[in-house]
Amino acid sequence: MDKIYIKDLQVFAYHGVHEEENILGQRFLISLWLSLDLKVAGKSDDLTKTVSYSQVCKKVTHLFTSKKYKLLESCADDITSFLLKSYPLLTSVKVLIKKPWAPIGLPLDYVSVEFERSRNLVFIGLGSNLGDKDSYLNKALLALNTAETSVLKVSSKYDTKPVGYIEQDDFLNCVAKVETILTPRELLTSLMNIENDLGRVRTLRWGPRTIDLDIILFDNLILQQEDLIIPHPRMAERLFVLIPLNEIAPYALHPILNKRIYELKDELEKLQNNL
Ligand code: ROI
Repeated sequence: MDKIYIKDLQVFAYHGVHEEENILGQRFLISLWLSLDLKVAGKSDDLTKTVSYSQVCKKVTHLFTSKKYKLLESCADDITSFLLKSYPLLTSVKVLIKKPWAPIGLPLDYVSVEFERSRNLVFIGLGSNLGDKDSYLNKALLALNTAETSVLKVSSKYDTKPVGYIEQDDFLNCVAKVETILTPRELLTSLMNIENDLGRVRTLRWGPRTIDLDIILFDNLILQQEDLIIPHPRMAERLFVLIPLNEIAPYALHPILNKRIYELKDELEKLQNNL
């Protein structure tokens, strides 16, 4: 991917955990790697087809000096989010903040923090089987649109029989394709907040719920953490996921099974029809 590179932009600011840093201030050096396709700008010689590095330098300087941070991590987090939100042409950004004069009383070249973030393509499964199911799905889809996340496409809504614990009302399911600058864990937290806001009460594990939001695929990421597994570990066994997902992304690839969604759906339908 093409890049615009800004090296060691000098900014005087008052960030730091130590009080003297907040009073005296010091110089910071900010480097930015901005990834975007520069082919069109290169051919057309048109500034609107790229990102203006002088504007980026001014805006980042302003952002960096408009608030006092304790941690370089918080500065870097704010700068990466700001750049991805403000410049739709950027596919990813890397931010390196150096603090060459950190007052730690030991000789060093500099301390620094580096953040790299990109826009991620994610599929989210939505399900509801309590109350006004259609309205819960619509409210959740609205709530998914934030400064960090936007809904690009939504499948049709499907009435489905409960899978797992079957002594409960039918579900209404759909799948949304979203773009987000959040990390998987940040996205999980944001989905849980939406579930809580829409009145979800966690009683039975597989029991009735006003709204259930699951990360199905997150780019081609494979992740195993205690409370966050991507791709969704049961997606290949669930037609209520595969049918809506196949409607909007039949050629998306399951990064572990190495199969397309339409293949997983066809295989599961055949299996279930033979039972
Ligand atoms: N069954 C259907 N049909 N749809 C769901 O969204 C759904 N969600 C669940 C369980 C209870 C496993 N079954 C479901 O979590």
